[in-house]
This record gives sequence, structure tokens and C-alpha cells, in this order.
Amino acid sequence: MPALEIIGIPQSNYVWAVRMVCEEKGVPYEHKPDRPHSSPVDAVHPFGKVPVMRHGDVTLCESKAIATYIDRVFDGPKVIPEDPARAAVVEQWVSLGNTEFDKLMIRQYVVGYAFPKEPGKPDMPAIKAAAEKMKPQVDVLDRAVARTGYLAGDSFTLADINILPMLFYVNRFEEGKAMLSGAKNLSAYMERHFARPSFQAAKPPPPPPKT
Ligand SMILES: N[C@@H](CCC(=O)N[C@@H](CS)C(=O)NCC(=O)O)C(=O)O
Repeated sequence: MPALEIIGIPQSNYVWAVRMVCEEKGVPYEHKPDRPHSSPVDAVHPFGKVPVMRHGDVTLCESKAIATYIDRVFDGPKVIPEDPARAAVVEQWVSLGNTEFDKLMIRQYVVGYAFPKEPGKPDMPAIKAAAEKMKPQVDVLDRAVARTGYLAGDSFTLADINILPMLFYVNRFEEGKAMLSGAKNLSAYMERHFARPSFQAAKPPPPPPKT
């Protein structure tokens, strides 16, 4: 079997998720921390985004496609169930994660703080507006995990893997942290799954101290 390469900066929530899939399944992989729009990434992703994957002749972009490929090709516990109905529920939550939660929570709220257009000057009105819109999203997630402690069905799946890095980042900023701590089911969910060995193994290093 050729070596499996996961390419992309570890800080990306999607690189984190794909690496978690490998860790959950016990799949050996080489992590190459290349930046978006670098040549190894541009060679695979038409828009230069991370993660990308190489496995022998197979090259892939898009975290969902990469995760599905790894789940099908390698042994280890399934992160997408075999049963079509259960698999569809997992896909539904991954899709909601990528089209709704990531768009608001990461691209608007977290990126607003972490990468302000004007360095050192986050656009606070835009960040506060994003935070306000996050409230119903947090409620949706809080209700979704209430029954089983998982997002889809009654086991740990790609649906959880996809959302956990997003929640980790939201929890790092004031409004997000307050909102999440008020969502009791979701807080318990985060505490439990943030402790998973796969989450910890793929966790990015902390940012360097400000000089
Ligand atoms: N839908 C893609 C999203 C990937 C994505 O947005 N990656 C971000 C980092 S988390 C990126 O590369 N951004 C650079 C850019 O948008 O130019 C996936 O699931 O892999």
C-alpha cells in the first residue's frame, strides 16, 4: 500500500477533521503542513484550499471526499456507517456543517477575530453580528446532541469529527464561549469529545506568543 499523505496547515478545521479520521481508524499517514495556495496544494485543489490528499495515483481535495475515501479504503472502525439510512444522516450533518456552521462560525466569526482585514483591528460590528446569528445554530446543535451525545445516530462518526474542530475554535472567543457554555448538552458533548485521543493527536500547536 502506498503512503497516505494529508497536506494542509494543521490549524485548518478541515485538515484537523481529516487527520482525526486517520487517527480514529488507526491509519498511518504523513502530514505535510503546506499552506493554502502553495504549489503542493494548487497541484490538487482547483481553488488552492486545504486539505488535499495523495495516496499513490489517487489525489483528492475536499475534506468530505478525502474522509470517505480513507474510510472505504482502510481498515479500522467506520466513521461513515455501512447502513444507507445511517450513512445518509451522517452526510446530512457533514453537509450542514460545511454549508451552514462553517460558513458562519468559522469564515465570519472566527476568521473575523483571527485574521482581521486590518491587522490588529478586528471589525467588531461584523463579529458581533455574526455572533448574534450563531445563536440559533448553537441551539440546533444543542438539541441534536441531546438524546445520544452524538450528532448522528448513537455512535461517533464523521458528523462529529467535522463539527468538533469548528466548536473548538468558536469556544476560543468571548461571545462564542459564553454561548456554548449556556448550551448544556453541547458543552457536555464538547468536553467529552475534546478528550478523545484522535482529537488531541490532530490538534494544531498553539499559536506562537505575541512579541
Ligand atoms: N469545502 C472544503 C473547504 C476547505 C477550506 O475552506 N479550507 C480553508 C482552510 S480551513 C482554506 O484552504 N482556505 C483558503 C482559501 O479559501 O483561500 C473542504 O471541506 O475541504
